[in-house]
Amino acid sequence: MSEELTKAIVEIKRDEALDMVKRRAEAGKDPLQILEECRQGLTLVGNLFQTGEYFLAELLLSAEIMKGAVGILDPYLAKARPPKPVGKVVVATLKGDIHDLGKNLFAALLKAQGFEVHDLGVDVAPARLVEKVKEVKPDFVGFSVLITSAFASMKEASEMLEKTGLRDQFKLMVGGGISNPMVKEYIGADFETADATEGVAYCIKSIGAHNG
Ligand code: B12
Repeated sequence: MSEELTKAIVEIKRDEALDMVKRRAEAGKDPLQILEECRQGLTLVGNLFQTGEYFLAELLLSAEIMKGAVGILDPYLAKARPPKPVGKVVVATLKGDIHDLGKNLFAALLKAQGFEVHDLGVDVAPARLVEKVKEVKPDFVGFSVLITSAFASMKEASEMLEKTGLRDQFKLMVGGGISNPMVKEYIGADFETADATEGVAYCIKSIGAHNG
């Protein structure tokens, strides 16, 4: 485990961090391990923001580094993927919430395990989510939530899915910094976690398609 990359992200050294990601991936390092080091950097930046040591600018810059790293790693993650998708997942951050770092990380980890991921982005209207579910017919739908004001739109989406008769065709997951068992109950989800790895493990277990 190298702390160099995590440190470069915490110090917001964008070019240095992305260069390290690229060099490590080219040298054959496990892309999931590289992603994990980036995640640790991001979490530390979040903590520094919480304690007032960092400002908005640092947060946004660290988010950009993370996005760049996922972009560099994507082809390497793809190589490890099985040729046929093991399952389909729709992910979204719903209306009222614009946080996406955790969702993007969850999506990257799912892709690395062979899932076909449809990421609707942030501030997604419930009706748009329902349309996408109709179109894609996913095995899983994952809501990412970081802000309490998005609870209502998640509930609305869940109720719309129920009304349109789609709800029993997939498992609904909720995750993100402020997710908890009460949120799961409130929106009628099947699974809840604040850990992307647990979410991926749940998908693999549910679909019975772990490829070792
Ligand atoms: C970064 C950040 C921002 C960035 C977001 C950048 C981006 N592109 O996402 C910016 C600066 C834009 C921002 C804006 C705001 N923010 Co903000 N933000 C944060 C902060 C510091 C870190 C969040 C984060 O990215 N963590 C790192 C990621 C990797 O962690 P994560 O999201 O939890 O994801 C992990 C898991 O939860 C999981 N996961 C995530 N999603 C999913 C989904 C599924 C299905 C699964 C299985 C797993 C999973 O995967 C990840 C890895 O394990 C948090 C505080 C905190 N420490 O959480 C506040 C925080 C979330 N923000 C907050 C607020 C209030 C705001 C603003 C309203 C501020 C303002 N006054 O303008 C605006 C939001 C506007 C809006 N409508 O959304 C509050 C929310 C409070 C609340 N309870 O509602 C928090 C908690 C800060 C606080 N303590 O007050 N924010």
